[in-house]
Amino acid sequence: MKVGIVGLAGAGKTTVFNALTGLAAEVGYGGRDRANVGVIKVPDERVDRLAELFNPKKKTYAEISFVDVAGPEAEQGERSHTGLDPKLVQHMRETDALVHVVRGFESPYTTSGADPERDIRAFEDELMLTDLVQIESRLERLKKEKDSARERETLERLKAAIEAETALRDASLGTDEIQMTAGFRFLSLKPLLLLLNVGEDRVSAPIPAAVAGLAAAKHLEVIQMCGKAEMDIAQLDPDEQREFLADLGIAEPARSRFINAAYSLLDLISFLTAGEDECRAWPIKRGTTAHKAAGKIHSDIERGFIRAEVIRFEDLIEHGSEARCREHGKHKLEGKEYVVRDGDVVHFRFNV
Ligand SMILES: Nc1nc2c(ncn2[C@@H]2O[C@H](COP(=O)(O)OP(=O)(O)OP(=O)(O)O)[C@@H](O)[C@H]2O)c(=O)[nH]1
Ligand SMILES: [Mg+2]
Repeated sequence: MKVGIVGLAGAGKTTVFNALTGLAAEVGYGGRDRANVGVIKVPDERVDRLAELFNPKKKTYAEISFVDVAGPEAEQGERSHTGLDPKLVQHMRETDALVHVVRGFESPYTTSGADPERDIRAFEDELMLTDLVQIESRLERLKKEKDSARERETLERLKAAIEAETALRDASLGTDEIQMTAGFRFLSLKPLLLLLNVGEDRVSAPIPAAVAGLAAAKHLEVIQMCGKAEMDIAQLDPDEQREFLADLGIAEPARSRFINAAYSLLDLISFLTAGEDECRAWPIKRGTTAHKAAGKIHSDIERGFIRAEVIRFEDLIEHGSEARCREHGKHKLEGKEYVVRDGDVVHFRFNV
C-alpha cells in the first residue's frame, strides 16, 4: 500500500512523515525540492506467533510506504492559478490513498492563522480542479472520436459532480464507471484521510467540533496528532518512547493510530502464510476472493490456482500444527470464489 502525505505548504507533512517512519527528513523550507519516501512495517502479533511455531528463516510484516512532497502555498494570492505542481500531481497519482495533513497550529512561516476548515476546503478544491481540467481536456479530444458516446457520458457525469463541488470519491460511481476511468487516476477519487496536526498544547485535546463536522459532511475520517511531539518521540528507543508518551498523556503512538486508520480507510484485512521459509502477513481488500489473493503472492499462483487450504490462525495456535488441525476438522479446502478472511492462514495449491 502506498500512501501520499499531502497538504498545503508548512502544514507539517514532513514532520508527520518523520513521526510515522522514524526517519529524519529535513523539515521547514529547506527540504522543499525533494520527495521523501519511507516505509513502515505493520506490527502484527500473529506473524510473531506463527514464527514461534514454524521457526522460519524469515518473518515479513505488511508494509505501508509513504511519499511526502512539498505542498502548494496556503495563501490564496500566492497560490498558482494553473493548479497544482505537475510533479506533486504525478506523485499523488501513484498512491493508493492520500493523507491530507491540515495545519492546526500557529506557524511563524505563514502569515495566516491556523484555520483547518479553510485549508480542508482549499485542498479539496485543488484536487477537484486538477480532475476537472483532466476531464475537460479528454472531453475536448473525444469530440473528434467516433464511438466514444459511453465514455463521454461518464465523463460528463463526473464533470457535473465536480461542478457541484462533489469529490469523485463521493459521487457514487458504479463499478463499470470506476473501471472505465481507472486510467485517469483521478485525485479526488482516492480514499482520503484527514490528519489534523496540532500544537504541543493540544496533544490530548478532542478534535474541534467544527473540523469534525466538516469531515463528517465530506464523509472523511479525521485523526489528530501533534506531529512535532510525535516526531521527537519516534527518534527515541522503544522504552524511552513509552515513558514519553505516558508523560504527555498520549495513549498510543501516532504510528499505531495511523495504521489502524489507514487499514479502515482502505478497508484492508490481512491473511497469513506460514512455513519453514517464511511467516508473513499479506494485506488485501476485504471481500477479496482466494483466487485474487493468490495473485498478491505471485501471478503464477493466481494463474495456476487449484485450491486454497485454509486454517484459522486461532485454530493453528490452539492445536499447534497443521496435522493436528486436520485431525480436528479445522483444515478447510476452498475454491477460487472463497472470500478470504482476516486471520486466515492460507496455503495455495497451484499448477503452472
Ligand atoms: N508548533 C508546531 N510546529 C510544527 C508542528 N508540525 C510542524 N511544525 C513546524 O512547521 C514547520 C513546517 O513543517 P514541515 O513538516 O516542514 O511542513 P511541510 O508540510 O512538510 O511543508 P512543505 O514541505 O514546505 O510543503 C516546521 O518548522 C515544523 O517544525 C507541530 O505539530 N507544532
Ligand atoms: Mg515538507
